[in-house]
Amino acid sequence: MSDIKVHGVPGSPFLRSVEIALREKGLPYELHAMAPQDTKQPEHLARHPFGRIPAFEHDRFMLYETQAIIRYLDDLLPTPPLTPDNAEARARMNQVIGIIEWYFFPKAAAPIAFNRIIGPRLLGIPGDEAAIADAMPMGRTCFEVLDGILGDKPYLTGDSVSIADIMLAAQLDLFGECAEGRELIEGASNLPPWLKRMKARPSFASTEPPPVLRETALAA
Ligand SMILES: N[C@@H](CCC(=O)N[C@@H](CS)C(=O)NCC(=O)O)C(=O)O
Repeated sequence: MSDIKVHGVPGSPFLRSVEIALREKGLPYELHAMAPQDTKQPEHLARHPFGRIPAFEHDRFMLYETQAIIRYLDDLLPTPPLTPDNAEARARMNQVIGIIEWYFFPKAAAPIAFNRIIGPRLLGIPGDEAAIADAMPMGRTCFEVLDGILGDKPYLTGDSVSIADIMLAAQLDLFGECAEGRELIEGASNLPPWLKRMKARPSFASTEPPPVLRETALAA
């Protein structure tokens, strides 16, 4: 498989999702690590007009949006599959991806992580406690529904890892280290052992975020 490049800021859960998928597939790739301030530079806007990460290249084919990239990889190299082979499980996978993209990341994880970890601990900007408090009900709803969807299955859609597991585990890893993340995870029954299983996978262990981010999240 020729020339795959991924652009992104190390520590981003969306970038990590793509890297995990590439490693699950055994596909070699080049990581082009960017600094956070580079996402709005013309060079990156040419790859991703919304100025977000990750951005992906396979030879001359360029793509952004994490789920689109992982689905492309799954089509390119169908083994091992990251999409379940029955309609109900596929629908459940798509539902989890939607929950991550529409509710969990923008309305819970991003405001909490920014105001608890990134702003006050990395950028010197005081955290907005009201924004954290406002985001917690959405965090609780997300954890409740995701814990219910997982149930007692090994993975979110059944017996094997799907795109939903990869994207959710990448979101929960660092987030689960700060005070609010710990509270949400500890309140769930099924997600903690599942996250432990996901973290033990070589694809996950080999895409650890920069240590300073974990240390910062743990202290927050
Ligand atoms: N829908 C996008 C979301 C990507 C996203 O929000 N990435 C964040 C990092 S986790 C980002 O680019 N933040 C940088 C910025 O907003 O400047 C995807 O699935 O790839």
